Amino acid sequence: MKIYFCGSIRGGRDDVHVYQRIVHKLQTYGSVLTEHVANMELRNTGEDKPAGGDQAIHDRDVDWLRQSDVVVAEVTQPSLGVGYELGRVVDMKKKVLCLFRPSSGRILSAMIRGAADGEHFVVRDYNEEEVEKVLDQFFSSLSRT
Ligand code: 6IA
Repeated sequence: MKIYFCGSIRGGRDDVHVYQRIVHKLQTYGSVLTEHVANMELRNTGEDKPAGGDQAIHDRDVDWLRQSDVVVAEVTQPSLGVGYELGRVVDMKKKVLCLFRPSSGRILSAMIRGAADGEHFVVRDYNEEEVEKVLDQFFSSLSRT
């Protein structure tokens, strides 16, 4: 199974330790196309300039989104890129799990919470300690469909 993981990069790296925990668990279900999102070395300052620049990042990521079987997004830290990826993927009709931590004190965007349809697009509130259990529940529900 190919899994696309979304998490904030230029939106802020405060939750990178949570992304690491999620990616580590996701790797037990399949291959994670975007494991760099959980890379502690990747900062939001723009000092890492990949060949091809932002256009290459965008085009490669949209291509990976198309290839993926399932998308998991950590949406607590607001990120334009994550919101964009989720908008694109809704049109691709893939299964999406959005994970949000209410303990952050933030209120999730209505455009994410409101996109939940109980079928393709799932939004799940969770605490960091239970993240592995929440992922297990989601992936076992996938294998039943
Ligand atoms: O707007 P954001 O940067 O927070 O968007 C984050 C989302 O966009 C992630 O889920 C990634 O899939 C994607 N994304 C954004 N930037 C990159 C990137 N390099 N490499 C891969 N995927 C990305 C940016 C490096 C930068 C720090 C110079």
